[in-house]
Amino acid sequence: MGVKVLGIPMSTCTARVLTSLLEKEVDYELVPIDMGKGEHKQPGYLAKHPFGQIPVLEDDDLTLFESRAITSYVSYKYKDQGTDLLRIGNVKETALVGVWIEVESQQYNPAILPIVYQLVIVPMYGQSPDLAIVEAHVEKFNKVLDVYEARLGHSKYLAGDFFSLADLNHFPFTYYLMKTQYASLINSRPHVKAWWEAVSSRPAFKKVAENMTLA
Ligand code: GSH
Repeated sequence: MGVKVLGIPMSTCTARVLTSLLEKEVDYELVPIDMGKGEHKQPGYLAKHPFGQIPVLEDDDLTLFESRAITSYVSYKYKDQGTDLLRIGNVKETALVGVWIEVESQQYNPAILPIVYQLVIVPMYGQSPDLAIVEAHVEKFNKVLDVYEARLGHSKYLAGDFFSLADLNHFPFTYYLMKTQYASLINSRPHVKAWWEAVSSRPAFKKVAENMTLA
């Protein structure tokens, strides 16, 4: 049966999952979900994802939702192929990967998401962004990025001098941020800028990004 991803290519969380599958050299089928028609809120889909969001991953009889849980699963299940994303076999490195996976989810994502949502997604629906929300989160994101700048002054990637799942999980929202005027938040910090250049030049990212086209 193989791996199926239910989602759409331009969705950040779908893109996160697809990137992990490409890094791990896992074949997959992308099954498009018609969100315009509310397919993600229909009973058949809700049976797979009770919160009615994308993406979902199906691997034989296993059904998963939450993109970060999915990328961890993919990295662990396919640990013997593709890029070593978890550093299994080195307890300290694995623990540091875990720390920075949490930092992305708990610090970076809550700060960057509203900026990208207001400046990239809201205009797609013909509406004007709420600039007060943007400003409040730029202030928050600046503080997060100061921590990243200090960290990345000590190691090339977040968990150490190796690319890992922690770096990968940052990709989709940062990719969209870089299309806005707030790309300067990344570009003005030399270590963060060098990190983003290394992360975004990976073939898996480039392939997924090709299809992250905004309507
Ligand atoms: N924490 C979830 C994950 O990482 O998978 C977030 C999923 C999410 O927000 N998906 C968006 C969605 O389905 C698309 S990127 N939005 C429609 C909705 O919430 O109704």
